Amino acid sequence: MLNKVLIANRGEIALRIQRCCRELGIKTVAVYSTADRDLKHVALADEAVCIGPPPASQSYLNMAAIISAAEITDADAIHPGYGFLSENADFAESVEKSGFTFVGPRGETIRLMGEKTSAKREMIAAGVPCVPGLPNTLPVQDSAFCIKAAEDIGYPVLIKAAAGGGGRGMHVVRKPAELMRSISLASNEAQAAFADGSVFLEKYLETPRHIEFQVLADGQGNAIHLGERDCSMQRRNQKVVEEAPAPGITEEQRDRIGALCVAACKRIGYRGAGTMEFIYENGEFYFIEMNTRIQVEHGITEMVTNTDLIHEQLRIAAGEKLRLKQEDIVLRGHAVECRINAEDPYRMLPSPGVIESYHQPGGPGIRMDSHIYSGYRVPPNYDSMIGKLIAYGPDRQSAIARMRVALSEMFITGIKTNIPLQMRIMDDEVFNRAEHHIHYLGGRIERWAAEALKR
Ligand code: MV4
Repeated sequence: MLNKVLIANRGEIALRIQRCCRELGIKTVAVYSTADRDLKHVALADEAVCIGPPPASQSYLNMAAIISAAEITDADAIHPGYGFLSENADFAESVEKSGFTFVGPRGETIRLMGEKTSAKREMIAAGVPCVPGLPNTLPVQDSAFCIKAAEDIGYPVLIKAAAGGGGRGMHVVRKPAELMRSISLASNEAQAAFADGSVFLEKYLETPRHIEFQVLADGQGNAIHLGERDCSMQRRNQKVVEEAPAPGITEEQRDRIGALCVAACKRIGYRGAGTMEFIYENGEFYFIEMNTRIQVEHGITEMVTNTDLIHEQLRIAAGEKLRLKQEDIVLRGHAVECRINAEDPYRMLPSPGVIESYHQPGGPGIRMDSHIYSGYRVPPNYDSMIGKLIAYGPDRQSAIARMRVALSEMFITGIKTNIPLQMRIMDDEVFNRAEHHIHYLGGRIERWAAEALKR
């Protein structure tokens, strides 16, 4: 097993990783920016190294500083968490080249899945259902080719950046007359954002749900899936509420799609924890992309499968074979996660500042993954998420009922939070009937804001 792990991240996920290491007797190295001296996991770490000033580009994205910190503390491995460098193939490669274990897939795998058309080609080869379209980048200068490709797919079509992901650089085209202008727009945006103007075409699904499968693989030929999560309650590609299992998905669907995800992992020699994202419409799954990292919402999968995904990540990184077998994965109950953000609830604007007092909810089935404490100062430099509240119950309604009570117990003063919005979602008829899709919240938030301001 690993002896000392450098946690190249901050906030709740850094604490989550550290908790697991400490349970396993693994020493931890914290790296922090000058804005994060007071983070909880920094105080609890065996060693802590300041890697730079607040801007992420000069700290949590500073590869050389992070690898140097691993060198001076003699760490065995680097865990990237999510965001920051977690899906940066060059970082994964330089970590391994510097003699440290990267807790995640090999760099080449991250690169393969990071290029959305090569990811899609791999999935098609493994029999994973994908969104109809051309799994190759478009010759943007060849209008005849592009026009024909769009005709074959059928409007509306969606132009996506091959180096993109997470919804950045997508353009919907509803009429042939708009196609070529949109393609050059999308390509220029992709060039500016990702230094790669390659784009590709897919059939645009208007109101899908977002369902993702959790996978674990040891890079030695063993892989399993741990069921799915529904992440449809989101706004501007920011997830707000996630749940496991996905409402209405049958065991047959879960086993069929899960098995295909496992086959795809084996085919690409995947190593570590990963998530395969699908959009779901009219009873059909369509693969859109693979995330080669642990995700924010991993905890709800842990609750319904009674597993510890960070623990499994560390064992795999230590070179152990996957100890979980597919038959060990039995789903039980239902888990709902509400992301808690330091933000103005309806304007979704960040609200950093000092948390005067904080009281954490509790009771059966309540898990709060958060690094905050009374007196903690939420810095303005990073993502506004300050924790995830998870409510677990034997079924969806009991999980939602527990979530309502936990949200009403949550006591955070000194900053604004999105707790009122989360309470509103838990009370929403459409959410309770699980009839929402990925655009639902975006279409409701103005109305809910107006209602809230009237009160
Ligand atoms: C799509 C789509 C509709 N049709 N692809 C957004 C981010 C990235 N995961 C891919 N995304 C989408 N791809 C086709 N062909 C709609 C989205 C999408 C979305 C997907 C999942 C979760 C939230 C989303 C929000 C907006 C758009």
